[in-house]
Amino acid sequence: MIRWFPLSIVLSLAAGPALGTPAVAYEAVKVTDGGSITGKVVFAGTPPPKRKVVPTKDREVCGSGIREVDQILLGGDMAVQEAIVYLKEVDKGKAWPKPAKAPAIDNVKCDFRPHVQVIPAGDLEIVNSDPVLHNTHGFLGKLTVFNVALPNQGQRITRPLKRTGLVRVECDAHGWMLGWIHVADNPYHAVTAKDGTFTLADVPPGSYTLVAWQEYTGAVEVPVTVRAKEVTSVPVELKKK
Ligand SMILES: [Cu+2]
Repeated sequence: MIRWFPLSIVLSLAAGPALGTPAVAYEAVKVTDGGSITGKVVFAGTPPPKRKVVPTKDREVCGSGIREVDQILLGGDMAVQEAIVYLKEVDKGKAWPKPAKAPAIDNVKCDFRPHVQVIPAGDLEIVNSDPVLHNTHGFLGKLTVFNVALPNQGQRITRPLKRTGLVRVECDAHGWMLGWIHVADNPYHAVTAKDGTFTLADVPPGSYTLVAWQEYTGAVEVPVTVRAKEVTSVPVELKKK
C-alpha cells in the first residue's frame, strides 16, 4: 500500500549546506522486512533567471560566447532534477552497493561532470578531459578537502574524501565552474531523475529524517515513517529561503 504524507508536515528548512562531520559508524545488516520511500521533489516559487557567464580565458576550449548556467534544473510541473535526497543519521541498514564505477569528477569544456553526485566516503578521481589547466578545489564548508592542479589533458588524480557532508567544487582557474558532491555516510541516497522522482529501497522499518537539497534552494527536511514491506510516498517541496 502507499501511504501519503500531507505536505503540511514538510518541516523547517535546514540551515545551509551541512558542514562535514566525521563518518558515523554505519552498520550493514541483512534487511529482510524493509520498506521503500518514493517521492517527487518539486520547486515552489518563481524560477530564477539563468546565470550569465562570459569566459575570459581559454576561450578556444571554454567557449567565447555567453554561457547561460541553470541555477535549478526544472522539468515539467516544476519537478526538480538533480536534487540530492538522503536519509539522515541512519545507524544501520542495507549494505553499500558495489559502485558501477569509481567515483569521479571530470573537467569537460570548462564544466564539471557530473554537476551533482553522491558518493560514499573514500576515493574520488579528479579527471581533466580538457587541453587547458584546471585547478579543481573542493570545500567542505570553509575547509579545503582537495586542491589539485591538472595541467594536462587526460590527467587523473585520486584524492580521499574521508569526511561526509556536502562538498562544493570550484576551479581556481575558471571562476564560473561549480560542482557538488554529497559524501554520504549511509547508502540511502539518490539524485532525482528528470521528472523529480527518487526511490530509497530496503529501508528498515522506523522513523527517519529525509533531507532534500538543491544548490539554489538549499535543503529541506521531511520526517518519514517506514513500515515493513510498504511503500511510503513523500512529496517534497523546495523553495528559495
Ligand atoms: Cu577550470
